[in-house]
Amino acid sequence: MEKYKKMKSLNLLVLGIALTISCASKEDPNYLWMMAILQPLAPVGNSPQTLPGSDSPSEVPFSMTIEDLNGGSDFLFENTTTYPLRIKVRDLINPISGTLVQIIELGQQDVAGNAVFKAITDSSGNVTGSFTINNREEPKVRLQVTHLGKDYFFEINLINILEVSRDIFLFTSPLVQVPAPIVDTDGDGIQDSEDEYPNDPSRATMIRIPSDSFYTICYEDLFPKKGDADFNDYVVRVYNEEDLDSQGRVTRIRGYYTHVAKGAGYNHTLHIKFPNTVSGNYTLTRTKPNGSEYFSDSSFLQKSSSIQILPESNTTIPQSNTSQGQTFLPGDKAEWELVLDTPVSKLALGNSPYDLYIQVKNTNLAIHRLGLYKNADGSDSYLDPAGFPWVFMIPGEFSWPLEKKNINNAYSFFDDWYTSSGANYKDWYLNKEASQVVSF
Ligand SMILES: [Ca+2]
Ligand SMILES: [Ca+2]
Repeated sequence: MEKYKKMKSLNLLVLGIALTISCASKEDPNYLWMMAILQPLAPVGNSPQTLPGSDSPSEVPFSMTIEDLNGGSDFLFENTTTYPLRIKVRDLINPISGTLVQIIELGQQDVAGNAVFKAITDSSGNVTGSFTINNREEPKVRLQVTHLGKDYFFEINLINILEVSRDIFLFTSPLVQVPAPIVDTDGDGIQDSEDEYPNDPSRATMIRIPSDSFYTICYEDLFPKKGDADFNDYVVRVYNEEDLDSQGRVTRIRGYYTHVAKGAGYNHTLHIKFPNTVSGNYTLTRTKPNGSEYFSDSSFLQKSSSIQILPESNTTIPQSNTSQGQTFLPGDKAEWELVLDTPVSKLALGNSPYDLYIQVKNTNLAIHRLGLYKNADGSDSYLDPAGFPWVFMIPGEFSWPLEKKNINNAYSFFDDWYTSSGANYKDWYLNKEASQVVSF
C-alpha cells in the first residue's frame, strides 16, 4: 500500500455539542457567561447525543480543532492498531492543567468499554500518549474530558485516522470557576474515584492490552527460509498490563503467557526485549498447566537486555496441539512484572506485545515480529521475499491451522485480507474452516 499522510485541519467554528452528566443548565453561570459573549454566533454541530446512563444531558458549548493525521498506515499484517494521541485543553483564555483526559473504547454497539488511555493535562494543557485497539470495520472511541466536575464526551470515528490530535476549548469562565472539591489521597493529581492506585503516586491507571481476552501469536520457525504457512510451529497466548502515572507515562508492565501449540520438530525459547531506554527490576514465575510453580526469579533488567519468558518448547507443552483428533491441552504459563527505573511514554515503549520473539535452538536464530528490525536497504528483516511474515498476531482465541494445512485454506478470507493490504476482511480470522484448524 502506498503510504500517504495528510493533515486535516478542521475547526468546528463555534459551537459543537458536548454532553454533561451533571449541571450545565441554562441557569449555570458558565452558560450564561458564555452566551453573553457568543450571542451573535449560531450553534452548529450535531444533535445532542444521549449517553447511556446520563441524566437528560444538556448542551454545553465547546470548540474543537481537529488536527488528526489521516491516511493509510503501512501494512504489517497487524490485526490491531495503535493511535498516537495529542490532546490540548484550554478555556477561552488559558490552557487548563490537571484536567482528566480519557480514551474509552466503544464496542460494536457503541457500548463504552474500558479506558485505553488516561492522563491529566500538563501545565500547557497537553496530554500525549497512545492507545491500541483491535481492528474492526468501524473502529470508534470516546474522548472524555473531565473539568470542574463535568464530563465532556466526543465520539471519534477512527477510520482513516493515523493519529488523533485535537485542541479542545471549553467555554468556561475563569471568573466563575469554582474547583470542585476532590479527594486525592496520594496527591498525584488524579482523584481517588478515578485513581486505580489511590495510595500510590507513581501509578494512576491500569491498561489491559488487549482490553479483553488475549492475543494469539503464531510463529513459523524456518527463518530465513520461507515457512509452510501453517503458523503453528510455536503458538503462545499473551496479554499485557501497563500501569500509567498521572501523566500517562508507563511505570510498570506485566506480561501473561500460555504456550498453546508446538507443531514443529525444532525447539524454541520465548523471550522479550524492550527499547534500550528501559531498565528496572522484574519478577518472573513459570507454572505447569496444573498450576504448580516450578520457576521463580527476581532480577534487574539491564538496558538492551532481554528476559527469557519460557524455556525449551519441548518441555513446556504436553503435546503438539496441531494434530487432527487431539483434544486440546494447554502448556505452561509464565508471567512477569517489570518496575521501570524511569517512566517512559507509551510511544517510546512501543506496542504490546513489544518485541516478543522466539529463539530457535536448532538454527540459533531469533524470529521477530514485523516492524521492529530493518535491513540496510530499509526493508523489514522479517518479511520474506514473497512479502510474508514469520509471525502473526491475532486478537482473541485464534484457531491455528492443523499440520499440513495452511492459513490460506483454513481461513477463506485470509488471501482477500492479505492481498488488499489489510483493507478488506479485517475480521478474516473469524471465518475458519473448522476441519482444518485446532478446536478447543
Ligand atoms: Ca490520586
Ligand atoms: Ca495513584
